Amino acid sequence: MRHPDGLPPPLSDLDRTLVMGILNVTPDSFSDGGRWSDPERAIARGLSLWEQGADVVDVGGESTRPGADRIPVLAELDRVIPVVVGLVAAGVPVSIDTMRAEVAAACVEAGACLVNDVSGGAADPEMGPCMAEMTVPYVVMHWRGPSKIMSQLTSYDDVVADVSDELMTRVDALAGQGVDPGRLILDPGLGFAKESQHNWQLLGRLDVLQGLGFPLLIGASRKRFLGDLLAGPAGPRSLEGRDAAGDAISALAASVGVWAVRVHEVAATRDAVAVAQAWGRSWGPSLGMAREEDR
Ligand code: PMM
Repeated sequence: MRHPDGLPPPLSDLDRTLVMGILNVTPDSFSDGGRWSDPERAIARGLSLWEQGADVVDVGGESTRPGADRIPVLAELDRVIPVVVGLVAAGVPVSIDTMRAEVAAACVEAGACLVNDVSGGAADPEMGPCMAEMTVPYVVMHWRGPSKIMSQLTSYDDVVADVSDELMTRVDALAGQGVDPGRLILDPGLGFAKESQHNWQLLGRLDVLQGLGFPLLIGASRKRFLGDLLAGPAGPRSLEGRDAAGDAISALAASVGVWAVRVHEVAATRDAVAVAQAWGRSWGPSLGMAREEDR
């Protein structure tokens, strides 16, 4: 497994797909909004994700659900800092899910070991210069605009080629601002300015995204395209009812060597990753894998 530069041990010693547990400290995220908005409960939830096997807990203070409004920076800081501090004090590896340089810098100062930016540096002109000063890995997600308007930004000629090109444009811009490309992780941003079929097309061509030469993070957990896939007569499948489909995606993503998966339910995801690892150690031509001795 190729890890991004700047990833601390013991994470950098792992030879498998990492599991990033989601902790949204927001009143309104689509998947878990309101459940962990009190810092004590949020810290307890983060510890529980870690005990279940999360390699890193991703703390986010601003909802990115379709149509969401931005919140003031102070409100975001108030939400995330106590939780980052509490989890770091307990020894939990923490990543900070933010589009703001000020929040990223404060959380890294508080001990976060990774910055996860759904805008890939496009939402805040200070993010590139800020990341150039840091040594932690940085997730650059494919993003076309704020959540408020992203459902109007879903026009692609060829979604795999377009997302690849747009991600590389961000990589070049960040490198131009002094960010070390060795620290970057790319993410196609499933569900962000994408309709269901776009997410499936991207998942079907992870080889193309991996060909860009960066570790890849995939966040499919509980997203609407899974609800659409599993829809019944009553409509899209409920959020919790999407977890088994998410586990299947985690197994398939791990089998092709994706660096990390970002999920709500950690224990089952760790099992899915273990299955993919065991499968990959034997002959698996149906998944396009080579035997270890043939690699
Ligand atoms: N999705 C959400 C939030 N942050 N970060 C990355 N890198 N990739 C994602 O796909 C992603 C993200 C929205 O989902 P949530 O509300 O369940 O956190």
